[in-house]
Amino acid sequence: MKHTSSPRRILAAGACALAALLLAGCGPSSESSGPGGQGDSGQGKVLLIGFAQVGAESAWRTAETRSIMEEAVKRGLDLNFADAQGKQENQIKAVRLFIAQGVDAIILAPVVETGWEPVLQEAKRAGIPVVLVDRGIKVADESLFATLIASDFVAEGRMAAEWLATKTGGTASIVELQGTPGAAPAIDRKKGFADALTSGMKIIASQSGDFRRTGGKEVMEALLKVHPNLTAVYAHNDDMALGAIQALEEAGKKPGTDVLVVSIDGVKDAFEAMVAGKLNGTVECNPLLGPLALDAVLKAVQGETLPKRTIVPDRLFTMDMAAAELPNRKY
Ligand code: GYE
Repeated sequence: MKHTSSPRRILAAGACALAALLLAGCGPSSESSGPGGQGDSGQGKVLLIGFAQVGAESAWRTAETRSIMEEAVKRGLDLNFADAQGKQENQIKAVRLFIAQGVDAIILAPVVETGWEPVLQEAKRAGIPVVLVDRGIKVADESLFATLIASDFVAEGRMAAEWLATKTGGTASIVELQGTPGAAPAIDRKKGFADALTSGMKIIASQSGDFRRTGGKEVMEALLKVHPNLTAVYAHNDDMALGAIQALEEAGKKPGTDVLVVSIDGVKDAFEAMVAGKLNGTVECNPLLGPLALDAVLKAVQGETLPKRTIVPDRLFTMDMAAAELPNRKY
């Protein structure tokens, strides 16, 4: 976990360059923007938010980080940022640090679903609301978090499988590249995809590439040796799909033609791969959660009761749609 202090809005590390960019001439001065300013607690104090992020493992993740940082600066909030480098123990340490710092609210993108009760009970005892973004958690007591703002990952997996079934006429030998073990999107995207398979669609291998491009490439290279006759790849995110595409090409295959490739996220590089004919489809999973997350934070700090879940709608983009859509992409 990396933390640093900086004199202004964003106290960040791991995303220093990003934070510096955001700070350069961004937003109002560090004083409250006067009574009633959005970042103002109402008593003239600038709200301080702690943001415990998973890491920087994918283009999607860095887009999410940027969205939340930009929104905090825009609203005149102070934000302490912690990059957990993919480790839950680092996220838990970050949340404990935020509690010690007396933040007004915490934004948490939980790396995995379980193991959160103790630290969230500490936040609750400290009277600090926790807004979950992007990934859910499994807790018996849902009062431990104010709300979850996320996509429906099961639906995303189902959309990918339904498209593949239509494209292949319901017959495929599929290699699945899973996300981070224990993470809600990995668990749910696997479930959603499996639930929608037809009898002729077989998952012949399934392994984690940890949502990383390097992970997707390495796993694809290894599985190609065992399953050279695969006909499709389903990746839980675009970064792993792009790594797998590289491995397929290096093995002399034509991704997008010989081997169909479908993934999830909808990052710009995925649209470019579709325009190049190498990726067949991606289910958009919007990472630009800053506005929704900060709306929820401000309501939670005011003591408002929030809906437990806000589901962000998703849609599938296919190769034939990519060229027209590419100029519109925001991440
Ligand atoms: O699909 C992936 C990121 O939690 C939905 O995590 C997110 C996932 C996303 O690393 O690119």
